[in-house]
Amino acid sequence: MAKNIYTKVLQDTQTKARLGYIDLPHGRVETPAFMPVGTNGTVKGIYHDKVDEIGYKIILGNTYHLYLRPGTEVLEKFGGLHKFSNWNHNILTDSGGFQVFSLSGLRKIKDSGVTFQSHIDGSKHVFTPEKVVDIQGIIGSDIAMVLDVCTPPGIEYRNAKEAWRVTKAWAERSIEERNRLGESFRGNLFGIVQGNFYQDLRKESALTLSEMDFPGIAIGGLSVGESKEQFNDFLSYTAQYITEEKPRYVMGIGSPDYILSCVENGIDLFDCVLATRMARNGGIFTDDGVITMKKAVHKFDERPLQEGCTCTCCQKYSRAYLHHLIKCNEMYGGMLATEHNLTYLYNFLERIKQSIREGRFAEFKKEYMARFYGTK
Ligand code: PRF
Ligand code: ZN
Repeated sequence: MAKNIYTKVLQDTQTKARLGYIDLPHGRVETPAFMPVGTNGTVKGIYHDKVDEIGYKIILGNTYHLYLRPGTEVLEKFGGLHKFSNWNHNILTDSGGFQVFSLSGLRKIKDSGVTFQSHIDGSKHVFTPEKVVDIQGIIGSDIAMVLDVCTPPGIEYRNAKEAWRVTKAWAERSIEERNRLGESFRGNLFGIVQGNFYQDLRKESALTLSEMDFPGIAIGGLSVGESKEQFNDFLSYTAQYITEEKPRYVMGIGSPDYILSCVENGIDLFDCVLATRMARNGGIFTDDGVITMKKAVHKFDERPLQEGCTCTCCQKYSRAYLHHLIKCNEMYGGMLATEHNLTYLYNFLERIKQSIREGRFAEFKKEYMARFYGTK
C-alpha cells in the first residue's frame, strides 16, 4: 500500500475548506497550496532562488516536454531534474495526458497507449502508462501523475465513457508499474479523475480512484473550455466523492475565483500557467482585479502595483516604470511582473489559510470576490 502522505490540521465548519500538509521526499508542503508551472525545468521569467525566496515548496514540470527535451538520457546522467536544475524543493510532473491532447499534432489513442507527434520537430512517439511512470521515475518527481485521457466539453456520452474506461485501465497499469519499480521509484503516484461533464461517470471515476492504491487524487478534465457555472457544478459534485484521507488536486486552475472555489470544496493543490503567462504580457494581479500594464492609464502612475506587496517591483518601482518596460518589450518587465504575480498568489494563499484558521473563510471569499470582480 502507498503510504499516507496527507495530514489534516483543521476543517472549516461552514465549508469543505481544510488546512493540512503533505509530506514529500523534498520536504513538507502546507496546504492549500498553489504550484507555479515550470514546464521545461524552469519557471519562466524568474530565478529559482526567487521562487524559493517567495516561499514555494513545490513547482510543476511536464513529462511531455522533458521527455522531448532534454530527454531521459540527459536527465539520467545528471541524476534527475532536481540536480540538473538545482531546484531542491519538490517537483510534481504532469503525465503528458493533457499536453499530448493540447499540443501535439496527430495523435491516436489505443488501449495500449497514445501515439503522438512532437510539437517541436514532428517526430513520432508512443506514451504508454508504464513508460510515463518510468520517465517520471527518471525525472525524480516527488509527485508523479498517471497517463489519462482528458476530453473537451460537448462530447457524446459514449465517447466520454470510453475515455474513462481507458483512463481507468491505464490507472491500474500505472500502479502495477510503480509497484514493479519498487524502491527505485521514490515519487508519489496520483490518480486522475475524468468522466467529462457526465455526473454518473464523474461519480464512478472519483469513487473508483479513491479506492485504488494512490496516495493522492487529482481532478482532471475541468477548466477545459466549459462555463464557470459548469466548472463549479462539476467541481463540487466530483470532490464530494473523493476520499478525505488523501490530498486532492485540481489540475490547471490558477485564477483567484477558481482557487477560492477549489478551496471551498476541500481541494489542497492547484497549478496554472496563468499567473506567469499573463505576467509576460503585462497582466498583473491586484486586490482590485487584473490590471493591464500596456494601458496608457499607467503612464504617469507613481503607485506600486499593489500596496503592501513585498516583491521587487512593488518595493522599488512605480506602475509607470513597469508600464514603460512592458511597452518596450523589455525582459526585465516580464521578470518583474512574473515575480509580482507569483508573490501575489503566494500571499493570497497565505490569506486564505489565515482565514480558515480564524474560521472566517466564507466571509473572506465573499469580500475578496466583491473587491476583485466587483460582483456578488
Ligand atoms: N489531465 C492531465 N493534466 C491536466 C489536465 C488533465 O485533465 C488538465 C485539465 N484542466 C490540466 N492539466 N494529465
Ligand atoms: Zn508586487
